[in-house]
Amino acid sequence: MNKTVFKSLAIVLSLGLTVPSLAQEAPKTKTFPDQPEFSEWLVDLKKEALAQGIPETLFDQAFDGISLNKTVIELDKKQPEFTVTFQDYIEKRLSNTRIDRGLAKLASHKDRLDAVAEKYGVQKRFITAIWGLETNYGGFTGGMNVVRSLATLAYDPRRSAYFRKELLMALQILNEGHIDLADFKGSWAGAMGQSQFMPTSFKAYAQDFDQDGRRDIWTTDVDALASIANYLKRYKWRNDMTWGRQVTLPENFDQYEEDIKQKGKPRGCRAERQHSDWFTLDDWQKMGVRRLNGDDLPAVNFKASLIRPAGKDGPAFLTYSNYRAILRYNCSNLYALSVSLLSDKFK
Ligand SMILES: [Ca+2]
Repeated sequence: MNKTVFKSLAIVLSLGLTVPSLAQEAPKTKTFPDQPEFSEWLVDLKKEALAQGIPETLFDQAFDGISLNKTVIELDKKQPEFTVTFQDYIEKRLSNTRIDRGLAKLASHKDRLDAVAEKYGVQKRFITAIWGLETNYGGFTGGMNVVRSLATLAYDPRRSAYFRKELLMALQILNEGHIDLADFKGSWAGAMGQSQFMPTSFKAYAQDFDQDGRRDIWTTDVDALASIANYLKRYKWRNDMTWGRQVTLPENFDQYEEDIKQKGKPRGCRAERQHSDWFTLDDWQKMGVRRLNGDDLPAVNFKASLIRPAGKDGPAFLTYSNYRAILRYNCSNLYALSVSLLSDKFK
């Protein structure tokens, strides 16, 4: 107790008033005042984890010395900045360094990528592009303790149900022995390994391609690559199809805008709703849409939706159903177009 508090207490006592509760006087140090103390919260979590079959020793090891991570909360609360233009964003994502490194990985991992591409039916340039954008080809997987990050976000009341489920799944992953506790690292939001899977995505999609009994997306490259490919495959990837392409619109394209709007809009995540509805390539061809070099659109029976991420005066892209699988990975057109355009650099 410091001297000031002592002094104020002394005054209160001398006036003959009831001593105020020290709890009221103590500065509020809790990050979330309505939550129980983190230690109490952990007791409750432990009960739930043990009921789900997590051994007590594993739980205690995983939470040994774990405290709330204030950095995680700060990063989570930080508003994303939207000041960057579409062109700047894409140029930054498709730096020469990233392209060169991807080409080098396509060469060094040729056998593994060929095997994965064949098994899952996903072209290796797309697997490589996602790998490159998620973690710089496994070079940066985030060095944060997954249990601590997820525990912090699960304790934070804003989306606690979602993160509690992810946290309990993370404990299952540890319990299944896919990765050692010391290597159980990820991003501040709990996305793990070279493919940046949340624990529930890991459970649903991660692969043990080298068949050593561990689905190791952290340190076994081929498991991470197979996991990315499997994710796309599960969202109906077709390897006879690319993602779409950048296109030119005719000068009189305005006359079709109303018809396009009338048809409706694709449902789905926010990024999907920014697209036009689906039309066949034949329909787009009739509206005067062409490839960037002026050639006709491909004569294939694909449906495509139009997206202009920088508005009407910016670049236009026709996207196929494969593009939707990329959006499942991360529902952002900037992300999906970065993956798509990077994959084109690997052709
Ligand atoms: Ca494995």
